[in-house]
Amino acid sequence: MKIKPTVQFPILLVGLMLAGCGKSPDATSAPAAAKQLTIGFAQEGAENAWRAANTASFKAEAEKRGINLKFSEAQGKEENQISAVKSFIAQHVDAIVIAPVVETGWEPVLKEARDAKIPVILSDRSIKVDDDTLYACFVGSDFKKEGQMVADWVVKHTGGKGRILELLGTPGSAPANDRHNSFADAIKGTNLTIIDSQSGDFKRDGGKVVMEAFLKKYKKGDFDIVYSHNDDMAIGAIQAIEEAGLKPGTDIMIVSIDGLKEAVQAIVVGKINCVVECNPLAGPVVYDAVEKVVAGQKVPRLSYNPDELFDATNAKAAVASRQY
Ligand code: GZL
Repeated sequence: MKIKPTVQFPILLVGLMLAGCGKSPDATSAPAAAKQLTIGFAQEGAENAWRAANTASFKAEAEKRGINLKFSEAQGKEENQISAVKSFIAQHVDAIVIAPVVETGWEPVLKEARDAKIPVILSDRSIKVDDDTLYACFVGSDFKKEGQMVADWVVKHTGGKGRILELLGTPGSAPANDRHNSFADAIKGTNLTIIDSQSGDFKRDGGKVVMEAFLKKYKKGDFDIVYSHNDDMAIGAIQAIEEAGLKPGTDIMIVSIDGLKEAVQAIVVGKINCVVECNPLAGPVVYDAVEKVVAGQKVPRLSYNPDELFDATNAKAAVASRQY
């Protein structure tokens, strides 16, 4: 088909433009695209709503930033996490992120990562190692502060008197250790006493089963407060308390940590008395740290996310905007 001359010029101009010949002389060439980051993320597990929100944050942010995310979920088993880290090393990823299920046992595999010159960033939970070169930095919440914030609230709202049943998180994990120790330290010198502690492993059904056992062992009047290391166990405990014909939040003070929307809503309806936030939406801040570490920039050894406290004075106003 012969195209009429009056039409040919515009087509030629468009052709030149598309070929890049139409660029103005001062146009700078597009900067070379930054190399795509490949990150191995050894996630601790999929135990509850908090962890689901945490994983979703990492996956969504990786998508948004064009990060090649190799994701592994360890079902709460350290040996699975260690295997995942070894696999990431073998794949020569640019960086490894770990949310360590427990605090100890990490030296050997972290030495392998260091020998392979792959930086490790700890997210969410920290670890106990003597050698500072085994990981670049920690980004997460300050569990010691969370335990203290809850304890301070309990002291204030009980006059420093009461018998406490404690729902512990995963044995050996940083949040369980720190939330227990800081809470216990903060009630020293008061008439508040932890009369029993059992682990519900941060799981909703775990909280319910432990609370059912507590309710068999202790009658109403034998205890006053339930301190749960996370909201999922607190919500499970509430189910057990109601099935026993008691009123959570009224007959028994319920205090917890995480800041799930469901838990803040439970404050609004009077079933939980206080929740300290532990924000799981950490994908952006962790990837910021990874990008800096990979680029050879200095990053703080410890970066803590700010955590808010919710109770009857602010829960109603806050619940609608809770994102997890
Ligand atoms: C805290 C995180 C804990 C949450 C639990 O940062 O490690 O693990 O408090 C979760 O809900 O299981």
